[in-house]
Amino acid sequence: MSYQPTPADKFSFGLWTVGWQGRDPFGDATRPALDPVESVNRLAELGAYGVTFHDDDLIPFGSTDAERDAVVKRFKAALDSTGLVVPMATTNLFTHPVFKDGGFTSNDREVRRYALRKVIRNVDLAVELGAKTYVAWGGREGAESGAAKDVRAALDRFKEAFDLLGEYVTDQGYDIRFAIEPKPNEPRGDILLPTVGHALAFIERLERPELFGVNPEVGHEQMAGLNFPHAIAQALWSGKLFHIDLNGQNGIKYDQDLRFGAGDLRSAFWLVDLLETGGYEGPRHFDFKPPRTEDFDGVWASAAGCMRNYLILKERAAAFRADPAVQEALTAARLDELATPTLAAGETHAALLADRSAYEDFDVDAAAARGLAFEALDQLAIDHLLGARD
Ligand SMILES: [Mn+2]
Repeated sequence: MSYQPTPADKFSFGLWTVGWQGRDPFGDATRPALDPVESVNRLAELGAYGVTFHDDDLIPFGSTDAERDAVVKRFKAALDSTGLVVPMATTNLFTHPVFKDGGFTSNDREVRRYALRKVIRNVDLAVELGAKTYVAWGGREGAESGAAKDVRAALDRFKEAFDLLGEYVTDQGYDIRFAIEPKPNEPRGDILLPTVGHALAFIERLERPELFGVNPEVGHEQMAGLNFPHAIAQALWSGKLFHIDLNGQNGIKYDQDLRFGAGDLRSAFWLVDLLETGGYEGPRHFDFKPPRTEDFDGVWASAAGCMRNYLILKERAAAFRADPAVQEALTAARLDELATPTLAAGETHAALLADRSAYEDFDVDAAAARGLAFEALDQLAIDHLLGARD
């Protein structure tokens, strides 16, 4: 297998990923700015199908309307000539100092109103470019200290903002949905809606929950020590996996944004297995940062590596599922039994209470003595992942 990506694989990249100049809290940029049109051309050559952007990635903050129009026109021409699509767009509510206390939940009401206007302006552009998903990452929505942020009031303001956006896209007749991106911390000490679970619970409190889902990022859940495939499984189970950010992370530390496949490789294997079998139809979107050690050759090698690793893992996961020994091991591990409802069809709690085999006559010691055979199953997964199964 060549592992050569094609647009059918639905790989997409943010302009801010390959365009990251390597500026971090301790060091200056190590690479010059990258023209978005150059990114579009190179990503298309590599086999990607889509490109995504924050408003400010494409249109420099503070541009005049005439400058904005010229940038958009040139970007559209690049999309047309390469066939790349824009499946998603998002707003930068974190770089400019005005957002130092957040956008939708800043204590400063004028900043909140400005943030809403900035988002709506870019939602209009996203729809014009054909995007079906609008991501909302509230990186600065949070706090470093206690009394400075009334979290319940901030959640009211968060809800108010999303309710307004839901009403706006409905009134405009736009075919676009929002995907909230959780992150536990960085750049704020603590960020609101820190995990997929928090975001899923929050969405149910919105006025139009059907317009809102999640955009989980591998490294963000792993920064909180959580199991990313489990988070994705719950998002799928909830019908809320609207988009996904793929990258790599090594455990609980700063947001590493490594290329997909770097970091926790076993987790990446289970993630691809789940995405490929769990009914997710959306883009496989990479949100990574080519390390600042790299020149542009390294940037493109890193982007190509994201897609190559996904395709390798896809092949390995499919081989795992197709292996007759794995099928036997899954049965031995009682996966079919987990898929069987605990109650019989139509069985009531009265019937359960009347079933002596469920309690009075149940042989607890015999059940406790039964092994679950998970280790043999997991070893088969490792053999497949490492190419050691022949
Ligand atoms: Mn990240």
